[in-house]
Amino acid sequence: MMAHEVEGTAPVHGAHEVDYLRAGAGVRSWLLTTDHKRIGLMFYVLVVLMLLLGGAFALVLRTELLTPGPTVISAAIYNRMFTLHGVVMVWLFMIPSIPNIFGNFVLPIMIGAKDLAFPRLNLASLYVYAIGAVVTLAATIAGGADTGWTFYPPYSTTTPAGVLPVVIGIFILGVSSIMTAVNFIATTHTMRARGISWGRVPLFVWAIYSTSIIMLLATPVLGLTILLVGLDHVYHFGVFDPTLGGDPVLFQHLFWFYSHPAVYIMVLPALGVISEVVCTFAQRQPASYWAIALSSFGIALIGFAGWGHHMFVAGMSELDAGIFGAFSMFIAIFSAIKVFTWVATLHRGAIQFNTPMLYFFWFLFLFVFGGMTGVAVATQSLDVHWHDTYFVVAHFHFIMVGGTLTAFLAAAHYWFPKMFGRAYSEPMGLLTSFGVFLGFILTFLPQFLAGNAGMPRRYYSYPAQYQWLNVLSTGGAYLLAGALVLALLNLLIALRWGPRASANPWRSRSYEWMTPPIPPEHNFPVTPVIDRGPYDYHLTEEEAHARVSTAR
Ligand code: HEM
Ligand SMILES: [Cu+2]
Repeated sequence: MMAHEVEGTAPVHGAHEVDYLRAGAGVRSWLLTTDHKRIGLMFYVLVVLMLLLGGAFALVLRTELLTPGPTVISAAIYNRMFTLHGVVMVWLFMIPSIPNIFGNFVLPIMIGAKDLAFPRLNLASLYVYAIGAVVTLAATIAGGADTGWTFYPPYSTTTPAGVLPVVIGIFILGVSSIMTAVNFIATTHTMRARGISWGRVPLFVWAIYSTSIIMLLATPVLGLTILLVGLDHVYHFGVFDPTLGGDPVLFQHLFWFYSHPAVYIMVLPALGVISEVVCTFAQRQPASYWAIALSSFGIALIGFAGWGHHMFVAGMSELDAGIFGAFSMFIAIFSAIKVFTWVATLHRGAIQFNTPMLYFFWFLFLFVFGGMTGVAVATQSLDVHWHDTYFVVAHFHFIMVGGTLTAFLAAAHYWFPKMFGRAYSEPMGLLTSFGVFLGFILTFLPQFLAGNAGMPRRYYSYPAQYQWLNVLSTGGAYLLAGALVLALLNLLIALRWGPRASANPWRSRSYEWMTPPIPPEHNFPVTPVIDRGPYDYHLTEEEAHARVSTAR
C-alpha cells in the first residue's frame, strides 16, 4: 500500500520485553495496574468465581426439583435461590464475561493499540464491578429478594424481603457496564493502528463494539427502573404499585426495554468469538466479512424494538402484539445471516479440529435451536400457551448456556496460549467439551417437554407426572457441572504444567497473534503499521508477517 512495505519485517515481537505477567511483581502492581491484560485477568478470576457460585445455586435448585414435594430446602428459600441464581448469572457472570475478560485482553491488541483509550477508567470499572458484586450478594443473602431476576411489581413493591439493597447492587454493576462500554467505543474509534481501516477491524472487535452501544443505551433505563422499584418498596412512591395508583405494566415495558437488548449484550460477544474461531480453524477468510460485521449492528438496533414479546399476556392490543412479534422475527434474520456466513466459511475450508472448534459446533446447534424456539415464543398464539412455563426457561438457557457459555469456553481455550503462553491438554479439552454438550442437552431438552406439557416455571413443587423429566434434567445438571469443573481444572493444570506454546499455535492471521507468546506490557514496542486484513489466509504466515512493519 505505502512506502513502509519496503521497510519490511521489523520485529513486532519485542525481543527483550518482559511479558505482562512478569512486568511488575507484588500485589500492588496488580491492584493498581492500568494494563488492560492484567485487568482482564482479574475480571477472569472474579467472573469465573461468579459462574461457580451461580452454578452452585443452580444445583441446589435442581436437587430440590428431584421430587415433586419438598426435597432439600423450603419454599421460601427456593424463591430466594432462583432469584440469586438469575441475578448472579445475568449480571455477575453473563454480562461482564466475554467483554470484560476477553474484550479487555484482546481488543486493544487486535487493533494494534497499546491499551484501551482510558486505562484508569478500565481499572475503575473493575473496582465498581467488585463493589457491585459484594453489595448485590450481601444484600441478597442478608435480606433475600425473592422476586426473581425480573423484579416484577406489584410483588416486588410489597414483598417482605429486602429489595432496595439488591437493586442498589445491580445499579452499581450497571455503572461498571457503562464505564466499560464507553472505553471500548472510544478505543475502537480512536486507537486503531495505521492500516487498520474499518474494513480490517477483526470481527470480534465489531461484536464488542456493537455490544458496547447497546450497553451504553440500555443500561441507564434498567438502572433507573429497578431503583424506582426499590424506592417504591421502601418509601411507597406509588410509581409501579397499583394500590397507590402506580402501573405495574409500565415496569414491564421499562424492564424489557433494557432486558431484551440485554440478551444481545450477552450473546453478541459470543457471536464475535465464534467468528474468530471459525476463520482461524477453517484457515479461511469469512465468506462475507461485511455480512458478519454489519449484522451485529442490525441485531443491536432491531434488538431495541422487540421488548414487547415478553408481555403478550400482560395486556396489549392484537396490533401491538403483531408488531412486536414481527420485529422479533427480524432479529432472527440477522442471526441467520451470521449462521449461514459461518457455514459458508467452513465450506471448502481446511478445518482443524481442536477444542475451540468443537465448541463452535455445539454452539451452532444450540444457538440455532434456541433461536428458533425464540421465534416460536415470539408468536403470540403460541406464547399464550408457553408463557411462564419451563418452555421459556429452556428457550433462554439454550441460547445463554448453549450459546454464550459454549462460546465463552471456546474463547477460554482459543486465547489460552496467548494469555498464558502455555498449551492445555487437547484430549482433555475435547473430552470435557463432549461432557458439557451432553450435560447441557440432558438438562434442558426435557424442560421443553415439561413446559409444553404445562409445568410452570419458578415453582417449588409440581404434580408427579412431571417427575421423570425433572430427574433427567437434574442428572444432566450434575453432568454439566462436573464437565465444567473438569474443563476449568484442565486449564488450571496447563497454567502451571502445560508445555510452552508458540506465539501463534493456531496459525491465525488475526493481529493479536503477532505479539510474543505472552504479550509484553504495552503489547507492541512500537505501534505497528499493518498492510493486510486479519483474515488474509491467501498469504502464507511469513507473507502476512512481512506486511506488518514498525515504520512511522
Ligand atoms: C439471541 C439470544 C437470546 C437470548 C439470550 C434470549 C434470552 C431470553 C430470556 C432470558 C428470556 C426469559 C426472560 C424471563 O425471565 O422471563 C427470554 C424469553 C423470550 N425470548 Fe428470548 N432470547 C434470545 C433470543 C430470542 C429470539 C431471537 C427471539 C425471537 C425471535 C426471542 C423471543 C423470546 C420471547 C418471545 C420470550 C418470552 C417468552 C415468554 O415469557 O413467554 N428470544 N429470552
Ligand atoms: Cu426478548
